[in-house]
Amino acid sequence: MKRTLCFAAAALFAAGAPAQETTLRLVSAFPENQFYVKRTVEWIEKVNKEGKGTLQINFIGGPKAIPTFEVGKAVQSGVVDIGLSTGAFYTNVMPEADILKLAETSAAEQRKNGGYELINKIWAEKANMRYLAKVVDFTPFHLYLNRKIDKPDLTGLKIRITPVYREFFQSMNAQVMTTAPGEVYTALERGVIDGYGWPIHALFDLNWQEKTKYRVDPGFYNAEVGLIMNLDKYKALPAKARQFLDREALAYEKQNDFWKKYNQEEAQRQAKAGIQTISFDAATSKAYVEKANEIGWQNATKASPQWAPQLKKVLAR
Ligand code: 173
Repeated sequence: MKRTLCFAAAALFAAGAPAQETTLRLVSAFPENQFYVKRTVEWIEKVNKEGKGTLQINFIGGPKAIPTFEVGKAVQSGVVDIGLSTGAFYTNVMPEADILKLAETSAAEQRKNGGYELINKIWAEKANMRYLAKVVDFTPFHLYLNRKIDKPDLTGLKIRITPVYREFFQSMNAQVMTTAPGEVYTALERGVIDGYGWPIHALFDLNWQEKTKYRVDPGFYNAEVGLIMNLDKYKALPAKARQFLDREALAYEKQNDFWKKYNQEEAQRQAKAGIQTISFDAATSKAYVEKANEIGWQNATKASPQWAPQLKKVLAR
């Protein structure tokens, strides 16, 4: 009897602690048919395969489960564990979130220059969040239009925005309207808007090419899409599961070079679909991008006098 017990104890010890598998719920602020979500679902499949006995992720769905601009709050409060979102979608939790669009350094560089730690310090303090990884990088935003312009003047035009574009487009006299991605197609179809801000890619995911005549070049800012997690849940993970999640999130982030080639292909695909480019002369183009940046940082500093200057040190070049 004694020997059997001893044996059982030894076997337990050898196998480590009893299996303790954690399952996390993930929701996407982007529509389910968007490419970001497909990539994330593939990542989840890999995590679930490698994480058996340690960590599993359950994909709950997109904005039909939780509306785009509510995902941040759901992560903050722990209604869901992880969100796939962008800072512009959760400025209702923390205005700092939208500052990430101003990054000129890459996520890889931010891992090295203290940016990742700073972001996590701020996200923890202000939003009860852990910023797991940035999964879109090297991606400019553009202004897309259905009416031709010959200079950066949007007087009389109604443009769909998120906080990413608000002050910049307003500075060109646009009339702006905040809309979640899932509602832009209908707005275009009904002629409610004359254009919209959006990255260089992922237009086709939502069929917007059908309703888009022009893309204005150059692009500006740098689209940020990240995995954010409820901080209490993150801290409560068994160490093994937390390390596994950190590793898997980093592996996802490390795929970001993918976007460089993809974005070139997407620009070609837009041309083939008949989307014409509107370009300005060199001086006007330069001023356009500079103005975007200037307004971006001005607004960032106004929204967060405490953190914007520190973020600038790790995000700007
Ligand atoms: O335009 C948007 O909806 C937006 O803000 C965004 C941000 C990052 C990636 C894609 C879209």
